Amino acid sequence: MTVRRSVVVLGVLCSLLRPPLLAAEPGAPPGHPDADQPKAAPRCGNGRIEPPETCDDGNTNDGDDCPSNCRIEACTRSAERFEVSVALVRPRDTAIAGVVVLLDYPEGEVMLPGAIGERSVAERISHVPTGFASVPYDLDYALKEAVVLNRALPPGDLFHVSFDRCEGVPAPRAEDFHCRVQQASTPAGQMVPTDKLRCSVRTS
Ligand SMILES: [Ca+2]
Ligand SMILES: [Ca+2]
Repeated sequence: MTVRRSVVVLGVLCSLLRPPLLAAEPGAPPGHPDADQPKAAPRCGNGRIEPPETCDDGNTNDGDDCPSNCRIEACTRSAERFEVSVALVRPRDTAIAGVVVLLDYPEGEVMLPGAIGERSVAERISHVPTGFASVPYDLDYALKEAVVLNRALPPGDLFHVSFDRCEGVPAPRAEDFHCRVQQASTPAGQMVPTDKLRCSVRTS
């Protein structure tokens, strides 16, 4: 694959990291006729933040600004770290050169300093295969990570994440993390159906 094509593939994969910008639907202002109506039960996905929600981006999808349950749990950061390893599980006959995974983490138990693609997030990613580009994007409840080059990924771990543990809560378990392959491509730049792929999580 040419350098130009690998740059295009990286651009496509990285564009998937950015969640769509959605305008929140404003609530009824004081004095508005709707303001005097009996309050409806909170509904996640209606674009209004209603307790116990902490966010509402107008949908019930994960992988964007607000998780599917409209709650991002609070965390008081401790000095203790928590290490997670992510591996790609794929058929033996399929070479993968670029992949985007969504690692949903228990944000009331662990956190990453900073957000989106800040350096403080990038510094927590390690063990990416030699030479491969690593493009992390933290959503404060899940981490999107793109790992890409123009040759096949070697077997073994895709990346490690070093989280901070939250104060006063037990350490999470591996099953508290949920990893999903969102996009993958071959060394020739062809997209691979993600139902052929999955990612696994180990904790230590
Ligand atoms: Ca709502
Ligand atoms: Ca959402």
